[in-house]
Parts: sequence; C-alpha cells; structure tokens
Amino acid sequence: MKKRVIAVLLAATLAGTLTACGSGGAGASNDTGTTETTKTGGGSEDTMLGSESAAVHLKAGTTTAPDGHYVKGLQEMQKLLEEYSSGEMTIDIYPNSQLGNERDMMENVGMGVQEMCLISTGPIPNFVPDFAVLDLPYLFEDAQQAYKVLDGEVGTSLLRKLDGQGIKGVGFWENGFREVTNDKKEIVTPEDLKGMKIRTMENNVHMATYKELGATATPMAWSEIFTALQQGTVDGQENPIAIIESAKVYEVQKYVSMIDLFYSPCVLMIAQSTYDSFTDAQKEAFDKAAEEAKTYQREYSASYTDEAVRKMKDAGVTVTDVDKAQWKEAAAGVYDELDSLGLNKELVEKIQASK
Ligand code: EAX
Repeated sequence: MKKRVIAVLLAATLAGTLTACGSGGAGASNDTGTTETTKTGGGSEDTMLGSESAAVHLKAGTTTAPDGHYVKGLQEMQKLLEEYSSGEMTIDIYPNSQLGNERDMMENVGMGVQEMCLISTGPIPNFVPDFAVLDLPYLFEDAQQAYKVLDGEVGTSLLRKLDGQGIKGVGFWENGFREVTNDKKEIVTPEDLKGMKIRTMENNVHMATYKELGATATPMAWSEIFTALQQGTVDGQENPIAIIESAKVYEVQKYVSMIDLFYSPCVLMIAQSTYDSFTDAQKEAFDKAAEEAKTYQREYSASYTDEAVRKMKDAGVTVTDVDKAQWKEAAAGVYDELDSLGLNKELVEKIQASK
C-alpha cells in the first residue's frame, strides 16, 4: 500500500511543482470594461487556456483532475462561450487545485481576485449555512430527483443566497453520489465502518453522518488526501466514482463500497463584479453557455460512472454493492440533529415536499 501511495503522491507532487508561479491574475480592464487576465494565464501543463484571441479570459479553478467530469463540463462551456460570444470571451481552466482548495477559491471569487470556480457544496455552508441541507444523507433517491429540486425554487433560492458573498451562483452541476473507499477490508455493512478513520470534506453534516455510522470523520481539503493516506492519518475517504477514478484514488484504495451516502452537487460560481462588468450581449452568451454546459456535464457524469466502475474492477479493485436500506437506517439519526447542526428545518421539509 505505502509504495503505491508514494508513487501516486510523487505523480501528484510533480504535477503540482509544474504549476507556474504567478499564474496570470485579473489584469487591466479592456475597452469592453471587462477584466482581462494575462494571455499567458500561467498554470501547469494541466491548465487548459481558452482561445488566445479572446478579449475576455475568465480564470476558472477546480480541485479535480484534468480528465475528470468537472473539467469536461468546463471544457464544454469554454467551447460554447467562445461560440456564443463570437470569439470575444473564453474560460481558462485550472484543474488539480492550482488556484487553491475549494474554500480558498470560493473566497477569492467572492473578493473578485479570481473570476470563476466549480466546487462541491463541501465548504459552502461555512459561508451560507442553508446550503448544508443539501449534504444530508440519502436526501435524494436518484440524480433526476436531485436535478428537480436543484433546478427548482429551492436550488434557485440557495444560489441567490451567494449574492451576499459577492458571488453569482450560476448553477448546480454534478459531483455525484458519494461512495466510501479504504485499503484495509471490504465494507459491506455500517458495522464494518466502525472505528475507521475516514477523510471527509470540511463539512459538519458529512462529519456528523460518519460519526453516526461509527467512523472517525477526519475533515481535510481534497489536495491533502494522498499525503494523509500515505501517512496513515486516515484509513479511507469518500467521493463519487468520477473523482475516485479520475484522481486515481483507486490505485491506493483496494475497496470501494457503493453506499451512495450523499448526493453531492457542485456549484459553478462567478465573481459578481466580473459578471456585472459584462455587456448585455456578453451576459446572454455566458448564461446560455453555462446552462447548456450544465446539461452536458450531468449527462457526462452519469455515463462516466458505469465505465469507471468497470475500469476499476479490471484494475483489481473490489467494488461492493450494499443493502442501502440498512445504511439509510443507520444514518437516519442525523435527521434528529438538525437543530444542533444548525440546519434549516423548513428548507428540509420544502425539499422533501418538492422531490
Ligand atoms: O469537488 O473535496 C472533495 O471530496 C470534493 O468532492 C472534490 O474536491 C471535488
């Protein structure tokens, strides 16, 4: 295990050191009054810069891998935005936490020092507490149910709450149903999880849920996971299959249990100041590209999962289907802690009613 973790860690470190210093931050405004980043954009070999001829370059950061489902959606948006703005606007994509962890990027977008980010809901409740309701276990039975709520009045009202952070919440894209991995043993029932140290996002609801299941929840930023696995700080982690596969977590975690504990959306954000600087035509192009890229990214995420599971099984990973009713019952106690977790009970009831 340790040799494999070191190999994957070295690969990840090498990618990190290739990150150019001083990636082009927000540059001088151009004649359309919008922010123009430096053409070079900076970044590592994983950076995906949009068309050099575009006048408006929007820096978009994500913690996920260059060939993962977040970046595929951003690449689609990059293509559509260039098309709908007649080449005037583009997105420069920075994967692999080049622009910081999810919390950093959300803060930077809020301050207007970074134009965009695509992040999970993990850190958001630290800024907008009402988002935490989306992190409850077994809140949605399937992705279609999640889309109905997230694209409806509940999701729209949550996105609007980001205004107070200087952020325009553009839309809910898909991270996916979160599965648990480890390298010690097959996890079939909640009993098997007892006493295991599981890395979670820095999210109180996820931490409370793993505690309810008998595990020790160890919160940390995604960029720290390989070091934590190598040092034995944690026994396992939890993420959607698309992350487990694209970040090559399966190379150091032999067991994956398909518990579907949480449905995890991700949120596309743009600095409000950046969006307000767009002309009406630029806003129209941006909104259209973002909406169509959201549909593409969700479809890609769904199709990717089946293929990724097959690929991991071929690589010798034990992928275990579990009795989800048993897991749902074991995690249900978290719904008795809504008050102590500071969750908006009315919003939870609204979600239950609108599914
Ligand atoms: O947003 O931190 C996490 O586990 C997230 O799922 C990952 O960074 C993608």
